[in-house]
Amino acid sequence: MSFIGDEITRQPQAWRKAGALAAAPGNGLPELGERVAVVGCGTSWFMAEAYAARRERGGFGETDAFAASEFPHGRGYDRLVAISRSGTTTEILELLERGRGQCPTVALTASISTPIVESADHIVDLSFADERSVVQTLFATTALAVLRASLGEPLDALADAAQRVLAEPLPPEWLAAEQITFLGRGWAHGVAREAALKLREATQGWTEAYPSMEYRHGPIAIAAPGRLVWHFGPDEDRLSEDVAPTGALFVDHAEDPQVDLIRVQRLAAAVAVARGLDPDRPRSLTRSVVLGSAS
Ligand code: F1P
Repeated sequence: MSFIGDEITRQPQAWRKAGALAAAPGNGLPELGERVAVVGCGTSWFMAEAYAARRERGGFGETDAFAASEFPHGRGYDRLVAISRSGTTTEILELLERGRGQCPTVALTASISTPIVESADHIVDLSFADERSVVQTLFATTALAVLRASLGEPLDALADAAQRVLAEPLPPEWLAAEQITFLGRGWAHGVAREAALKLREATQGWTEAYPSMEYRHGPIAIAAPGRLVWHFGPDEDRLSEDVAPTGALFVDHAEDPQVDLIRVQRLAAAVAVARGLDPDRPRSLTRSVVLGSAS
């Protein structure tokens, strides 16, 4: 089995562990009512986006998510949350250094012997969810699980559902899809962006991602037979009715978007193999982007 294949299957077990980390006193995670910024790069940015939307809409406090390179310096936050599997991503380290002393910072990382440990005030140690694959699956969703647990969300039912999804067969029409557009509302939009990135990274495939209600404003022009429109979360806006005449296949599952994402991770690994690619060695990617050195 590929590294990524193994890491995908370890997610339910890791999510169960995440709850205890969220409950640990003094872990530095945001408190009720705080104004919070969450940052990451690549997959970690999309996990930041999903959490930020969930926290704010859940009534826990204003929460913004940024790609670390686009952080609006000068804005006042009560806390900065950084997500970085490697703990070495340049933009994250620079941001933490620049913001030192301005507000409490906490980093979720899988690599506790890296510079991020010195740069952040608090560390949430996710080394049990570290990965050998360049393409992130296990770390990303476990970081999101910790953050969701910190909002009081129970994780056991999510982990049970994830276990069921891992055992499902992948339909041939998904494997054969020429193009996939991912959609979601609110926090599911972050999940949709991550799903699209997963397939791009592992398969070099053509994917896109939009907030659900933006889909009618142009992107639907891409829908055609042999292509998929994948909706995370319930299709409350009845997009399926707009997609049906295009001939594209509309995919929508009842499960929580974080669980549904596992289907896409598995699809990405399977399509990569079907295309003769090594899902553990994605083209042009490195485990961490360390600027100014060979990473
Ligand atoms: C973030 C990241 C990954 C991406 C690639 C390069 O790393 O952008 O999401 O897949 O491998 O690094 P990190 O800061 O979470 O370690």
